[in-house]
Amino acid sequence: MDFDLSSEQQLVVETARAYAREHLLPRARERDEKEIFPEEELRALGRLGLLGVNVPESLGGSGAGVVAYALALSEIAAADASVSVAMAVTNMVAEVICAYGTEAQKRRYVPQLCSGEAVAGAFALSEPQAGSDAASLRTVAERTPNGFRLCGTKQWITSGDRAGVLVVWARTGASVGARGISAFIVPAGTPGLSAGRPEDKMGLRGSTTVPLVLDGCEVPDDALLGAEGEGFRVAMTALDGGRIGIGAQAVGVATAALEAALAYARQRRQFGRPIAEFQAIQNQLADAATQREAARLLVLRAALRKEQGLPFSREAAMAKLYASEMAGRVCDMAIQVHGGYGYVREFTVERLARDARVQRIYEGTSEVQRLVIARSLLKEFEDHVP
Ligand code: COS
Repeated sequence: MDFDLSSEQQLVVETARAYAREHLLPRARERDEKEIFPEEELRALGRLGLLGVNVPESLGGSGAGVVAYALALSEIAAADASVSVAMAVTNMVAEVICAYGTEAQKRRYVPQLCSGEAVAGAFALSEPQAGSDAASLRTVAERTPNGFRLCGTKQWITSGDRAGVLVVWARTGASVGARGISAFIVPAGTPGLSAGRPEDKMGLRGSTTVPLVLDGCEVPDDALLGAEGEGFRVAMTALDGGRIGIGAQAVGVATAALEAALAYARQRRQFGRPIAEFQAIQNQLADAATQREAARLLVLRAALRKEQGLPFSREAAMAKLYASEMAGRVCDMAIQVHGGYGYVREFTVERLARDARVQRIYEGTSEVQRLVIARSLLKEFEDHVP
């Protein structure tokens, strides 16, 4: 694996780091406390080219690839994970339209996602009864003379009430399970589409997570994204890429927690010296740094494979699984190093720990990642055994 970043990749990462430190970090706590959606910040990310990092320049993206995307997302997440989740989903929606859209769909929707004009993208797959078992979704898309009428309810939709462009999955065929699911591009404001009350979440309180109601929401024929009945595959390939994003987000949050713990350990004195001089503290810092580095490498490997056009589903699942579990451990360590101060809102590690928790749940739970990895291992074994 080549670790030398090109000047273009470096520019993207440095741009993200500078914006994160100068503009996101100072108000991250306020956004968390007051549940302020980062609309202006997302528009700024768009202007900086960070909402379509892996999207071709011809469609308004930065064309800088998946490695640059993952590194940039980690930088944003280290400052404010709430902003990074909206950034991740917007990049994912722009990419899925690039991958499966017609020329007209790409030209209509991708530039407004990349520029920030659409504020955010939303990915509406999950439903109240269809989470890990995504193929059991019940939203239906009935044929009309000019298109489709969507009816159903979506759940846990990041930025669902703020996004200018949504991709919505619904059943177009009679068959059950993964077959007969199709994807649709639904612009915000389409009659029949409405968002419910935002969830009162434990973390990521600066991002919104809402249910969506599709009540006879009519879309034209050309809203169909990809072939009819192929929607499940569209969702799964998008989620493979999305998992690299969440892995990168976890690395960013863990990096912030580790840095906070290092700073605190150097400054906090007990028994007549800084607690950083005690091996009990050093061991925790060393383990956290090692695991953070391992996660970073897994994320970069998955990103590089995607960038090179190689299969990366298993690698993305491994990266997301390991990085999200690692972030939980590292945030917990950072609280422990802070002692009682780590348990109060005044110190950043409290927010980081809350923000990290959902990384083991969304974009596929840890249990789903293990299922994806194990199925891939077993298939490979089967293919190689005569
Ligand atoms: N890439 C391309 N195609 C894929 C794929 C992938 N990563 N994963 C599955 N598919 C295809 C399969 O090849 C299969 O197609 P065929 O029937 O043509 O062979 C079809 O999709 C069904 O696959 P499978 O049988 O594996 O589906 P399952 O119902 O068993 O579901 C899991 C698989 C559990 C992995 C899937 O439902 C999942 O990812 N769930 C979590 C959903 C999630 O992450 N939600 C978060 C949403 S965003 S908050």
